[in-house]
Amino acid sequence: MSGDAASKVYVAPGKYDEFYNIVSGGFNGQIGVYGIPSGRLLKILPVFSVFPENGYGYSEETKPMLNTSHGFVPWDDLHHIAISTTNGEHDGRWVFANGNNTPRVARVSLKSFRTEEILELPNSGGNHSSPFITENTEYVVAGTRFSVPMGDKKDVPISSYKENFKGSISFIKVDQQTGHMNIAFQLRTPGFNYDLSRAGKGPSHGWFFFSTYNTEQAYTLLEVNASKKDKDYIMAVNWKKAEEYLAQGKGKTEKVRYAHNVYDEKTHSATSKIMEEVTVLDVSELKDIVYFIPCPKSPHGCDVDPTGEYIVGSGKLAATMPVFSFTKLQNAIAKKDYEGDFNGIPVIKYESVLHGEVQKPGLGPLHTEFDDKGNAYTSMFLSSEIVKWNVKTLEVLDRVPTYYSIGHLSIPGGPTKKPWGKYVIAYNKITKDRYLPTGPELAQSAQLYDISGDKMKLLLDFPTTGEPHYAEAIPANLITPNVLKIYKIEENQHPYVTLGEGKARVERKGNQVHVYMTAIRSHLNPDNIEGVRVGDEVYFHVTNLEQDWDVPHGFAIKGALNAEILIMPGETQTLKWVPQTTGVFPFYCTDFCSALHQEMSGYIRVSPAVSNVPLTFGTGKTEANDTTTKK
Ligand code: RUQ
Ligand code: CUA
Repeated sequence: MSGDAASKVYVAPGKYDEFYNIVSGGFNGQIGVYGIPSGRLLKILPVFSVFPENGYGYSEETKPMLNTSHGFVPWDDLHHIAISTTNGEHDGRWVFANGNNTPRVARVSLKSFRTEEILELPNSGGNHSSPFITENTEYVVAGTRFSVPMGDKKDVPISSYKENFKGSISFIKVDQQTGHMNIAFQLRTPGFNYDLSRAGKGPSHGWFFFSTYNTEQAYTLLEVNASKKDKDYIMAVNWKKAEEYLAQGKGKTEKVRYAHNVYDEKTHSATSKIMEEVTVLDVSELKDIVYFIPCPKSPHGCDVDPTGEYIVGSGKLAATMPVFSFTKLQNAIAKKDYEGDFNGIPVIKYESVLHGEVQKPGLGPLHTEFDDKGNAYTSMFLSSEIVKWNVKTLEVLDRVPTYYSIGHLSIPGGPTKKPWGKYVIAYNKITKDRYLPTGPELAQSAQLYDISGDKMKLLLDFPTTGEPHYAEAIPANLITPNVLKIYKIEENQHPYVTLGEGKARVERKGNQVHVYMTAIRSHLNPDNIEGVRVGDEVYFHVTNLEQDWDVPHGFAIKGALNAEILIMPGETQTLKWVPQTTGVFPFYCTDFCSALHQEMSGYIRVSPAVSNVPLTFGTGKTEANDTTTKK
């Protein structure tokens, strides 16, 4: 690390980074947005977890986003992100992400940097090989990690794995205008584990490739029992064929339950709907959708190069790395060059699909990304390094250590047809001594390398939150021109919006009290409320009337069990508060919005359940001029 490296990552005060790095948060269920090359953390975007920084999952409007068929799930595990593409190139519209534990796929807007939609996936036992997108974001695809019993025969002995457990791959259609997602169909696949995936592109557009493991179909002590065979499979899926069967009505409708949650930017509110049907295509019955390619020892990453011709399988426990050829795959299928079948699905001969093997690549290959010069970069978990090799010649060109135990890696545009091969970023699983120690729980560690020359050069360490899995980096200029600055107040269609201070009011409906409150520098309206009783449910619907960029207001009231909300300019958000005792309770703005921010506060009086204190409210009324509260 030299002065040269420091100047390459130095972004002068007030200057912008060249790339956005959109990084999964792993077990925190969120997405981190970093600037590259500085490594500065810009924002955490809540997706599958509640987030106290902006009230996601706490406000009444956003709670439905985390609804599932199991009820409200406040915390999930997010591994992979996928930035939308058009013609196989980043278009900067949306980021998709997976909920790994309770199977869901989310769509985040790269205009508002907000989670706009979450779709639960039925028939999934853990959504790891997800989300992966087709060239034009026609589909977001999600494979189950675990096979489980499905349909009406769910209560079965675990030991009946071979007979009753099935895999499932969801094809989620994306509306090109709105981004809205719907499950078009699911493939019912053989019972083993599905790990990761990539769509074909260019010549292989129309195909999908999945890595699988535990083709031994073990159901206990997988550590040993799922590593017995020397090859598992890459599952090649001809999804255009699946579409044909679907159009011919060959799909079966199954009764299921899953939540579909959508955030509406105009009402500033999410709704959650329970869906009850899904269409399933069984690939053991419907021919020519699926083929298996043998791949050494428990492959993890399964990555397609920018030309769409080469498919890299990364066997975690294998000594070599196979690269398969799409052309050879097509020829082998045409010639029926099979070595047998699995559950009636053809298994193609390894040699007939193989482009070649990378010899001695390193230990524990996990994931591969590509540059714009025909090179691949593979993360090696066990030997803690990134290995650069040539996709055509399979020759190893360079290797650099990572600190430590790298998982995923990312090159700007690396999974697309058009990589900007300037940097590779390592996301490491182990941090140890890289930063000032912070007790047993350490920051996670990422590393930035310059890959513009022949040799990779370490430029920077930067800490990350959660445990990053996959990440993508995208040129900032594909996003910044479209970034949303405010919500237009005249477009606010929230049912409890307050369009102007003159409309601020309090209404009682039985034991519900609705406060139509406004916030503008530097007061809340109303700021004095009386006539609320113990046992009431009080809803503070706070509309931020500001129309300037970067003037949020917050709202907090003593004793609120769901804490606070933060309201963007032009937006309405609701905090529910159920007072337990009588008294006068202060509330205030939580975001330092002006020199008089500390003055932006008010009081609400709570009387006994049987009280007849009349409901009154106002701002700026004093005893001298106030007639409304006088008896
Ligand atoms: S995985 S470290 Cu959950 Cu993406 Cu490979
Ligand atoms: Cu509004 Cu502080």
